Amino acid sequence: MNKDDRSVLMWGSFGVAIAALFVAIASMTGLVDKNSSSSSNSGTGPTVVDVQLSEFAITPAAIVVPPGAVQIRVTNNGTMVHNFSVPSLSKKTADINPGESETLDLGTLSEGAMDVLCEIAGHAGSGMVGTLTVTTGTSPTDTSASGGLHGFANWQAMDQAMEIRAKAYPAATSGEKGGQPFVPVVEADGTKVFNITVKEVDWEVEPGKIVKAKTYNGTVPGPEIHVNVGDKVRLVVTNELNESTSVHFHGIRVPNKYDGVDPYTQKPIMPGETFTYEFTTLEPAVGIYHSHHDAQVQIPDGMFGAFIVGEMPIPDVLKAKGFTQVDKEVTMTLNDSGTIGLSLNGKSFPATDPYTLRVGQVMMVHYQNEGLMGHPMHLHQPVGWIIAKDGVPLLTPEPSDTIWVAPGERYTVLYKATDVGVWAWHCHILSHAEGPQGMFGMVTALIVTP
Ligand SMILES: [Cu+2]
Repeated sequence: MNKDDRSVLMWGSFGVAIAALFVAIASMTGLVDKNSSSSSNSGTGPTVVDVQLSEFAITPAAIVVPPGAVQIRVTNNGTMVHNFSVPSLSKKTADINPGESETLDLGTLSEGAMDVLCEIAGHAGSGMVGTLTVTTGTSPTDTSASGGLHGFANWQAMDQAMEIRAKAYPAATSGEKGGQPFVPVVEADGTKVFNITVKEVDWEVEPGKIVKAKTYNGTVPGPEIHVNVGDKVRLVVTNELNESTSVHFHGIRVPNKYDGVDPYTQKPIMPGETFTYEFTTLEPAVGIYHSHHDAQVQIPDGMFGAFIVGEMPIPDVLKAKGFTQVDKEVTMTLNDSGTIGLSLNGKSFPATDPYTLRVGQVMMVHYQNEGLMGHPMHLHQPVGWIIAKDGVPLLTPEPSDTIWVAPGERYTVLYKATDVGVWAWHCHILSHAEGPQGMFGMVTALIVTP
């Protein structure tokens, strides 16, 4: 994303301030909660409150208990390691693995309010903060009766949390961007050589969410290959993983021996080995290069990249509608699983890239789905024209504002900007786009300027 995109949004990045603000808001709203985690207080025993950890929320965010002995039964319902800490009491659980629980004894508490958080680096900044309020005249929190408030004390607190998250977009993350143009080494005979190193890296999916990604040359997606029909292409793949791999060219016509399906067409590329794929591109394609070895893990964990051959033409029927040229051509790779999770081009909202167009400009989008589920991708405006399926031009372009992209599919769509504004662009399986803290995952925006 460039600086223009940011200034157009005028939203800015709140950075560390968000965490502090969040804590302050939670503090203000915590006192009134009577209906937000199942808890029990049998006679003189301790009050026991259930608290759930996930990416990236502590639920309930506002915990309320009466004075006396208090225990917090902490369960990690997420997919990453979390902990639960009450810094002012110097009490903290061990790091809790996904699916596991620990009961934290806080001792005997008197009236007051304190912050709680996950101390894993970056998690508090992503929203894993809350408050613990000790007060008389209130029932302990009870999430079984929390209605639609996800454990927030009231709707105002929920709105605040959602607004903070939404306004963090477009959030910066560390490291290189994925899907950048792959510049080949061109040999004397014109052969385009792509040197690919398969390696595991730390990948920041969204601020604070750093995962182990399996990558081509260190980014998710891998660098984007774009060659012409008739090009001689050589891909030299060196495997630096601690496991075997192979590379399949999805949607691209290649000789069988380079189809990447070990053990049939080649041996696996074992750790430390290099394998060379070499072929001449025979037909236009909107394809993908990706793993074909333990692919259900290696692909969602990051081993995919676009491989485009030739240029997709604008259909005459759309030229007649004013689609005279393509001003931008982008690939949007969908993913939902593995270490990366729900994401667009390897990033989750609010770290997804915004797209920009001026009124009248045309963008060509190649959707491709490298996840394990179908995703109906919806751009609020303008309506898209599907011009190709899996790289093959449709006989008649089809209009659609919600395009179902199944795993492995590619759709090429033209959008012509009509109205100024920030237009949301997201998967319409709503749980892929919104969580208890607001928008996340498969959400971005098209920003149209005059
Ligand atoms: Cu989805």
